[in-house]
Amino acid sequence: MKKFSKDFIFGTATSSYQIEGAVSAGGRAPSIWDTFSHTPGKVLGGDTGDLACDHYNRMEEDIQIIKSLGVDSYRFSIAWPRIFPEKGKYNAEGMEFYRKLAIRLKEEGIQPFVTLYHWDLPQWADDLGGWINRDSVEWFMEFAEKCFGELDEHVSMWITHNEPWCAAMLGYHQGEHAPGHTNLDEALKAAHHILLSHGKAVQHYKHVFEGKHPIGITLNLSPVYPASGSFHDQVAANNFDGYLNRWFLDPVFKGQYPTDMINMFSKQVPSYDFIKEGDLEAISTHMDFFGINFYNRSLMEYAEGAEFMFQGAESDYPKSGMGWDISPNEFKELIYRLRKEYTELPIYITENGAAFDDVLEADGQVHDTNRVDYLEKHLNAVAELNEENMNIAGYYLWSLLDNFEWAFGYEKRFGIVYVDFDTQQRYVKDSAKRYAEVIKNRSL
Ligand code: GBH
Repeated sequence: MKKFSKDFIFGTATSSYQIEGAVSAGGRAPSIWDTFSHTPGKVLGGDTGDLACDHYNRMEEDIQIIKSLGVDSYRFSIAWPRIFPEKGKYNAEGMEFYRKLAIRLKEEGIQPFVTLYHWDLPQWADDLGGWINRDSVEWFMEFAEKCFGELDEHVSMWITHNEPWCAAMLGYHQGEHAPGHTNLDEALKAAHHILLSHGKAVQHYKHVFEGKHPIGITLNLSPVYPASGSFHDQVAANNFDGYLNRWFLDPVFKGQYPTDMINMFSKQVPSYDFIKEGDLEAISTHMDFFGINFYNRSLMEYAEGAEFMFQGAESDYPKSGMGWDISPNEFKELIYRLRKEYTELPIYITENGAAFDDVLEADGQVHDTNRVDYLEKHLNAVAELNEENMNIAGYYLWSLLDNFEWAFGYEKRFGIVYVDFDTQQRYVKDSAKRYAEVIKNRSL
């Protein structure tokens, strides 16, 4: 039997654009994801977040579901275009939604864990160049300061950014996410400005709020393995690790970008002038915790002629519904590496979970045994890590609800609660029941 300590935080997570809907309610303006999802061909099935889980209008019902799980904490994000629908124009009505959410959660004994940026940049900001424009740092600061000022008394922890790699690389290099650009130079600028806005927000928070609540960042990390022992496959794995993990870990924890990647990228990046004096110092400002979203390991092989000489390799691992390797052991190896090479900060697993092809039975049950199995394997890994004093302070299951899975629309279901997107009915899946049991017993 594996045990969790009394102070271990169990939670579940969502993000604003993926669940809220109500895209023009309460003075909200469009984000880049409204624009992107309404552009034909960008999202599977032409799905948009216009209605999503209608969480904006069903907050109380969803809080009751969260409560029924017995979680200690709930992680959600704030839609920036609700708070600043225009540049410099604060919308108090937008803030009230989150104030109410945080207050109601606390009343129910659930700690609100707030992410400032989970990819829904206001469209007005993109019209001015988005994250490529260095002024984005100032726009973000105005948003962050307002959120800190209005909500800090109700919030238990803050995350500045969720997965800068996705926002920058999927958004500006691979074109798979909003705003859909395909330019590495832009992506590295975007990544830099996102990281800089993180560092400056942490500095501001510590200065003004004197560290009242813990603040940190969440990175999506994947431990990378070569498909074979060949030198070439090892090069491929190293390059992918540099592109996905080190390009973000190194500046945040070491105050520098990895030299091998600087050189590799330089064919497409005419100048690194966008990195100004003092930036890396700000980016590496000391935080209170480190957030990790973990889904899968990556297996890479050498690909002649590919952009950075890597491509994903076939693996014989069991897969989730996204086709991602189910790899709890490699999750442990990732944590060992972080402890060895990067940080002693408390680590929160701010997301972990899996999509599967769920079936809603006639009696309203969803027997998602594959998700139960995924959950148990990863919780088991967390418990083992803590037996080895790896200091994992909490675990947030992604996701509370089936929701708008970005470029995959409503096709991929990550929820522990099933959502019928025609009726907006919620059905608690077996995985949610199992999670509630683990939380109640503090063991598995
Ligand atoms: C998270 O991102 C997001 O924070 C969340 O909003 C989203 O709903 C959730 O995960 C589920 O997708 O190259 O094929 O091996 C996920 C980040 C980055 C995880 C890419 C998988 C590698 C896929 N993802 N990563 S692959």
